[in-house]
Amino acid sequence: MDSAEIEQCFEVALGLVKEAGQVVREAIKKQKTIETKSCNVDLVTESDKAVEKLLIEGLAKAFPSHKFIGEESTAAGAKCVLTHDPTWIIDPIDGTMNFVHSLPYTCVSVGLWAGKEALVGIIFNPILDQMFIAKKGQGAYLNGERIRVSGQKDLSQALIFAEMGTSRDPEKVKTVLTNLTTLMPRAHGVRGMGSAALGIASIAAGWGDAYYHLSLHCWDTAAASLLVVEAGGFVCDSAGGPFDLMRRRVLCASSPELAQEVAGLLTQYQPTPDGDLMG
Ligand code: LIP
Repeated sequence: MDSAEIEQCFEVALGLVKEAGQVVREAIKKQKTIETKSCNVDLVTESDKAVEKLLIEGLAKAFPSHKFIGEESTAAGAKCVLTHDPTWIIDPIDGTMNFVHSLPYTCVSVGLWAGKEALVGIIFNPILDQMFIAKKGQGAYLNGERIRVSGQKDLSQALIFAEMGTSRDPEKVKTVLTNLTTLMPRAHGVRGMGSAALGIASIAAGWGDAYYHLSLHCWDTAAASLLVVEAGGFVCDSAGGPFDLMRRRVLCASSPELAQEVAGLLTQYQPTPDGDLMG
């Protein structure tokens, strides 16, 4: 895709994400209709479904040849396969558990990938009015202001964001707890905020120094990983190798040095990759 096409994609997506944000902003104040998915803490609400529909219908109308991967479409049985074709990867409400509890740390996340690389990333927390955007090679921005990672290299001075994830697979839970026990005495602090996209965006904004997750999905990282790269940060697999969007493991850091140190300390866990799991 050339830069004019990318710009057009960005503008259309930005308008739709703002509309989606309005839906989330209204819905968070109201009673939610909640269903469970893979387990009793993996939640979906009518708003997740409505926002995904709004985004996919709007984008498909503007870009009929493009492909889609959406969290709720995948849960409903759609294929979750990343090809080289332009593909919109959507988490309509990231931090659904927070949204259900009206905790204002939740967002809409939309990434555009083509040729298996990220071209556009938009993450919007409509409750706190935080719009994070990135376009490949053009930097990362929060509400129009350029953001950059902290540059921190020293783990003892680093604020680390970690997530539990939704699966309660005993091996995964044990790995999560082992990693917290390993990192807490070595880092400045460890936080788990409940929205992978916003957690990673926080590393891009320099509000924390590293984020890792060993069982998320492509829609959690499709936009956020671009933000970190465009903010001058480092994105890799949780073991330190190349980042693979579909492999469900990520480590984002303010510097390669910090990423390698954290990667070396983490006990690893490999969930079933996205494409193999669904579709
Ligand atoms: C969730 C994330 C959460 C992460 C979970 C899950 P959802 O996404 O935001 O932070 O730990 O693995 O991916 O289900 O709220 O869109």
